Amino acid sequence: MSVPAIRFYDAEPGVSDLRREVLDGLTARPRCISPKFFYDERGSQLFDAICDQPEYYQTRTEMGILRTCVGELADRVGPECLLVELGSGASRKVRLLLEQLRPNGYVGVDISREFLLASTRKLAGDYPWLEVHAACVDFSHRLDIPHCEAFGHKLAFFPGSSIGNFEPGEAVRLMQGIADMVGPGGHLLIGVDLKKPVSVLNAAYNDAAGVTGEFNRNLLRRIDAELDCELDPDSFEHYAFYNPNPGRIEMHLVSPRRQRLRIEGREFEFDAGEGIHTENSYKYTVDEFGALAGRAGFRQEKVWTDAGRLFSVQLLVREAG
Ligand code: AVI
Repeated sequence: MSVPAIRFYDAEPGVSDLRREVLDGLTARPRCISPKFFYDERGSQLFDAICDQPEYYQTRTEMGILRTCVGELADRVGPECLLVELGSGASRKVRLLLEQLRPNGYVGVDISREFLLASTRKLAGDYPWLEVHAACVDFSHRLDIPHCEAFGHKLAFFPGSSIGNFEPGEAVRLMQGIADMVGPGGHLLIGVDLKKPVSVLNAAYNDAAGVTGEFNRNLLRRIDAELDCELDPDSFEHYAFYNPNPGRIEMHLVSPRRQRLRIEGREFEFDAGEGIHTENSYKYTVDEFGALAGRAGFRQEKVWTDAGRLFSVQLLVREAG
């Protein structure tokens, strides 16, 4: 069977980025490692499994909203756009849009190379009328996506509330990059998780099956596999909680005992109870997010939510000038 053709742009971050950021992050206080390193192949599979956990309401709620809003979205955006999906992962959500939106081209952008190639190839096979591109890019640094100029109207799609994994100032910078890419009058369709009772949030990041814990610990498994290390990933515990003042879920890996790690010839001492901050996941009200998007040059054109107001899908338009 022939493999469907996709156009591939490869700017995968190398192991030197991982080495530098891990050593810097473990030297800093508090210790931290960027959540973008969760997504090696196993991490991407674990994230997919998180999305199916009963406590993790985000994915099914967002997909429900997308199913109901796609007709109106297609009317507002019009056909023959270039659809650029950021953090495309398994490309599950974009499939809900393609038939009604009828874009000319699709660019899947993700940091996880093998996962990106597999999912964009599958998409190209399933939608033969669509010109499919894949760009392996760390878009947290720079939104460097080729092939965009050839297309007219652009719609960026950033689902899953991944915007919540950026500090608010970084989120504005990233959305400014998206605003530059889509140009005046261009659109951004973005999933944004909403503020809600703390018990619902805490359960979503502490699923009973322990998948989120394994996803968190997989960061250390990846470091252990890719760098020269003496460390035991199982000697760290998953800890996630909602911190109401910044309005975010925090994930940490905590060492329950005193221990020493060695990574690339450097030693790192952990006291009992000391941890590594691995992720923030900011939650917003609709108005808070509107203000953030406004700082990046976007206006909220339409906001869809589910009946329980757990999650929002927001169509933003880039203001002219
Ligand atoms: C990708 N991102 C939006 C997820 C979130 O909810 O912040 C990552 C995640 N971390 C733990 N569970 C899911």
